[in-house]
Amino acid sequence: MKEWYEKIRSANSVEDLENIRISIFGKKGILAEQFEKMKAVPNEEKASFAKELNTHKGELTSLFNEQKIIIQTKELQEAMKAEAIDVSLFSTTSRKGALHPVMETMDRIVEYFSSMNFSVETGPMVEDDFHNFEALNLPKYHPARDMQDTFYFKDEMLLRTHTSPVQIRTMLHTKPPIRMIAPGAVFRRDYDLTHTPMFHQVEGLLVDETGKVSFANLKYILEDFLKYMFGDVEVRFRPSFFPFTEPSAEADISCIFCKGEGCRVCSHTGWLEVLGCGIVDPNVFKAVDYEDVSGYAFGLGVERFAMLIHHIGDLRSLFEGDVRLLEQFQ
Ligand code: 2NL
Repeated sequence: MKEWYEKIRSANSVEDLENIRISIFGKKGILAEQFEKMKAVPNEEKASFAKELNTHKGELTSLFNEQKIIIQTKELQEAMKAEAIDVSLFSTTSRKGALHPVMETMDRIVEYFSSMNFSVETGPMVEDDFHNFEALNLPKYHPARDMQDTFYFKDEMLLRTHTSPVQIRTMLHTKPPIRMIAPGAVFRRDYDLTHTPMFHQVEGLLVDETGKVSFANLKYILEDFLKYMFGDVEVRFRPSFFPFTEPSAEADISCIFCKGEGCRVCSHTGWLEVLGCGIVDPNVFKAVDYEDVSGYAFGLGVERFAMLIHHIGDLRSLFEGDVRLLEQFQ
């Protein structure tokens, strides 16, 4: 019997132990064998023989259970050690993000105007009626103020619908001359294939003494800027309308996809509309108490620039937060 205690103690694996269990407790195991022998034991010794055998059976069972736990614990610890993850190790499959194409485009725009001595100004996204509308020659009951287009809070506060309030704030606390751009997020109640409720604009403003600022100055800098952004393109200006500029224009570039031949992106016109601009309306200067000045202004949507530059077909893919978009811009 002694050797079976020893066998259990020296078992090294669950498998080992299982084989030992069968040879001790199994149908043809040694205990069964011993109980079989009992038949041959004389009657007066049967009781003590059975008692001894049952003691062994009990002790072997407890020893077996103990040993099983010891082995299982050991095997679990070994498995955990083998599967342990060293979080300090470098991975060969790390997924890299990248600067978002909208931010990269915005950086490039800012870089151009910084190089032309424009300062970069910012302001609050939650604005009031005066800075977002009134001062921009958008009087009460102007259709652009419609609840349908603007996110309103109580007390006439709202999410800015363009970055122009930054120019208004800058003019209110700075004396002319001014050369500035205002990059940032803006908000409109719009959501479809080509509109998201939040998008980014860069607006520019230049103010100097009356007679020092011309439409020709505006055309020059915007043409230079558009060639910086899109390479060797044609630029044309079409008359347009904005409440805050007079005269106003929109600038087109020759289609960068078909070189002006006509394709689906440019709706077979050969031209892509890329920004709006104009000479600052006198009513805007009145609202900020500027006298004897003239100026030009422009505004553009950064998402549209990013989509044209990177051939991105669906505006909404820019806002899904899917790292696979960024992986394409490393
Ligand atoms: C567009 C057109 C434009 C402006 C924005 C502006 C600002 C002040 C005074 C005068 Cl404070 N104008 N901003 C002017 C013309 C066009 O944006 O299509 N934006 C996406």
